[in-house]
Amino acid sequence: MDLELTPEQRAIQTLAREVAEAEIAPHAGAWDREHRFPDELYPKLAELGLLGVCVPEEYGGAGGDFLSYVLVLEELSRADAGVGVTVAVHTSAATLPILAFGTEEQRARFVPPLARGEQLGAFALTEPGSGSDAGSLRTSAARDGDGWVLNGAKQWITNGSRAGTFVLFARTDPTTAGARGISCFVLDAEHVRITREEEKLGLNSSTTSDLVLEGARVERDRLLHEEGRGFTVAMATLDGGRIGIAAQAVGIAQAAFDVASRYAREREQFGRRIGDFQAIQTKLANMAVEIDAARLLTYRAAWLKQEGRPHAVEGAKAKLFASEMARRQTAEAIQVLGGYGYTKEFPVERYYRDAKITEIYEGTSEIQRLVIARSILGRGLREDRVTAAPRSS
Ligand code: COS
Repeated sequence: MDLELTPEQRAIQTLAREVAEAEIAPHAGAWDREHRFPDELYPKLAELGLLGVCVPEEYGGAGGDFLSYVLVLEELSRADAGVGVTVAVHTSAATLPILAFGTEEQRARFVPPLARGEQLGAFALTEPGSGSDAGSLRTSAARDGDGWVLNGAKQWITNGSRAGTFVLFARTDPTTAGARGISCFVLDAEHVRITREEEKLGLNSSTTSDLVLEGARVERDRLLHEEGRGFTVAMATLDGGRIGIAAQAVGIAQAAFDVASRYAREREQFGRRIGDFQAIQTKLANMAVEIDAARLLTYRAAWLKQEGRPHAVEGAKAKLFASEMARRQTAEAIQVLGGYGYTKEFPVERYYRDAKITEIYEGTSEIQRLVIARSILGRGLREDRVTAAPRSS
């Protein structure tokens, strides 16, 4: 067992930290207030290889491992969680599934522009009526000669209004309800129409769009993986994506800890620094332990993934713990700052708002517990659920 980062991992962590401190952190408050997607930032991240960290060099990436990518997400999210999610969805939800499931022709065609950051990627699974029950999605892909015609609506699509490439899920077999009849497609921006931008509690520097497909026709070369096996693509993609969200949560919590611990050293009450009081010391100690625990769970899951070993359950554990920890500890950071923490004068209220989503997207905490519980109790749990609540067709 070796808990040291490699020199390559350290180098990319330092690079990400430097760019985050110079180019992101100073603007994060304004982007949040103005609800502004920082278009000008992404060419800079692309130039540094940060939009394809764990993509092999032959496909235009930086050739790093998955842990390096997780370290980058942590650093970006520490400065601005909206930037963190933009890069996370672009990389692990859009680029990596094409690499993992694409034919050589698809990899060579779709991955390099994404990995080089010439365009952003998006992942379109969720629909108005299909969230946690992803297998119930209704967007249809009807056979048309050798290709398909897609119709339907997708909701809460991160990067939707900025993306050039969409990994999108649709039902190719209308006679099969549930996960079996779903296929995965690689679409261009021209195939979809953005209908609405979401207003959110946080992550205001990221975009979250609704979109529709209105008779979009695609040829066979747009089908990713086998017809009817799209749900497996979605689940395997989320298995890796959840590790990225765990890293995002760790980054947000670390940022809150940095502010709270600095404040505890400076703020005086009752003639002493508030850090001299045990009540504050306990909070900071708990924060430090929980951040460390979440980080270790996250790095372990990332390591398992890059070793090609099963990581679904470990990723679920990391995301579950890191996201709940981030929500808890960003609230504690506000408490350390008291009234100042509740104002926009300090960034901790933004961290608190941003942390909440990590308990929801890429699978809610309830779904992470379901994934973990199934690993303990087996498929029986699923059959019980199906018997208790039959899915309508
Ligand atoms: N990797 C690969 N394949 C998987 C998988 C995984 N982690 N999990 C399930 N599958 C496969 C199963 O093997 C099964 O295939 P077969 O029918 O060939 O055996 C198929 O997918 C269906 O699996 P299952 O019956 O377990 O699906 P359920 O409908 O019960 O759904 C959950 C399982 C709830 C775990 C899934 O729907 C889920 O993760 N929901 C949350 C969705 C989510 O995270 N949304 C956020 C979107 S991005 S913001």
